[in-house]
Amino acid sequence: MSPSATQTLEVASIVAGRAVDGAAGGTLATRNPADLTQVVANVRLADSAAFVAAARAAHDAQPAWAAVPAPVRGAVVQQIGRLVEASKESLARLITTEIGKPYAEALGEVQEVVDTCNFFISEGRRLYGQTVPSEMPDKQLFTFRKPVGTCAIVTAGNFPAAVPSWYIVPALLCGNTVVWKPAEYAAGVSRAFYELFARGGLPDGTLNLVLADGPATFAGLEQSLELGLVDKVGFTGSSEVGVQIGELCGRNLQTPCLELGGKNPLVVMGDADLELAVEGALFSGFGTAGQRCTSLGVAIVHDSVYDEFLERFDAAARAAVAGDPAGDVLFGPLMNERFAERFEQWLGLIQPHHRVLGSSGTGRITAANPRAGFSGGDPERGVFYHPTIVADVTTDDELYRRETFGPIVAVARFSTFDEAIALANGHGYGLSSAIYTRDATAALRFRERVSAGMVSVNNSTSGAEAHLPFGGNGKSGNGSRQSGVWVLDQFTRWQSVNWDFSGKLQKAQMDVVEITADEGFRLDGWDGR
Ligand code: UN1
Repeated sequence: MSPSATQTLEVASIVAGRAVDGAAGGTLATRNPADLTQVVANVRLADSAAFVAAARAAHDAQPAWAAVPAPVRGAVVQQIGRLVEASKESLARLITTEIGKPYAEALGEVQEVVDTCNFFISEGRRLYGQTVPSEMPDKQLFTFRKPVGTCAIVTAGNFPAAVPSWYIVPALLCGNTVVWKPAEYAAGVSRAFYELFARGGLPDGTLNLVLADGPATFAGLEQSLELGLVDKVGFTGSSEVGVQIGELCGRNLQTPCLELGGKNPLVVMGDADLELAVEGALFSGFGTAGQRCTSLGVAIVHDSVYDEFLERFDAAARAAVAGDPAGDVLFGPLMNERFAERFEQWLGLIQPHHRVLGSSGTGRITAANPRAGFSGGDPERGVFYHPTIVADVTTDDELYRRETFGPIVAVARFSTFDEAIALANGHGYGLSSAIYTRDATAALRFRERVSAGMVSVNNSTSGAEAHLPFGGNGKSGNGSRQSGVWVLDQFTRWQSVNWDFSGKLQKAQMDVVEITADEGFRLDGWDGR
């Protein structure tokens, strides 16, 4: 079957297992960004009241879900993973059609959901606590992981399946219930994802889907927090919105899990394997049309190889196949028309002292502004942009300081290692980073000094595996980490228990037995007996 879905979906929010009536938040049609004439999903949007209703449904369902033994919750996660795996191609096709992600990458994204389920299946049999010795006899200490409660998860559309799974799978496994607000422009994928999860056996109300715009979501979240219906917020998106969500959570004494933007640096040392470095820069700069939070932001290249790197990077970007994401392309369109306007703003940051490379033009690919080798029909049917390499960027440039979501890569030069580190950290983001070098000392020094939460050595900034901690520092997040065992600290709270079976009140710090030492003893003058 062709890797593009054709049937138009009719979708709405789902609260407590039922579709929300009407369209209190208006309607929306998601369109194939490679062919804007194709409507992928007709969406009935909900309002803030529906968000609150979803939070209430999740809140009401939580005690019963938490009472399901964790290994049984793990078995439900297993069933979900198997269903996702069995629909891998269909879900990937829908991702390709709704947000324009190349089909091979979309398959990888669905695999990331399956991997996440696979990881957490057996966590249901662990969720380990500890036994801890007491300072007193006949008393034992323990720790238990308790679910946090109701989780509100708000996700972006660039990874419309994988990133939600990073939150939703461990949240559910730990005994939480969820209100999920995905990106509206990926509503069809989100609704399909919900269906696979629901069919996996989740009781009604355990996972609720709210399709709503930003203002309705924010108002609904604010009310739900104030009503005590939400205990944890997870958000993947821009640093600007992350700040607002952080403020809202702070007012309610909550610590959200924030995964925000990046300006991910890729350092090319003088001794680097340049072919490998260019391959990495090409994939992380222009794969997914540069719309990953881990996408390459700024390549930082040593003086001695600067010109050669640029020449090779330019040639590779020019030769890369852009076009119909259902075909074999490096990248397709931007996800949605709404990103086009913002991308044009980033292009507006290019200054006269910059050199622009990477394609036969800049800006939107049209008949009048063609991309040599464009694959797959008329580019004007979709939201296609030329890949853009901007060379000779410095720390004074706006282009250096801002995250630029889309197919644009800045390139800066350095001569000393200190300069490379200053460039890698100076913008204040700290999500992903990479260094290409054959020198182990340089790699280790980079790891130590780069501020990013994730470091690649001789690998691109993108493509984190689903079971290593994922998250950033500085403007890229609030220090929370997703994935693997590390995310358990987001979705559980530690409960400490002490159990005294001495039959009397033993007071900590006061009733502790003391064993004395011969404090005056010194080795000096000691004869061994
Ligand atoms: C994101 O863009 O929000 O490491 C996540 C990667 C992917 C996930 C990106 N596994 O590029």
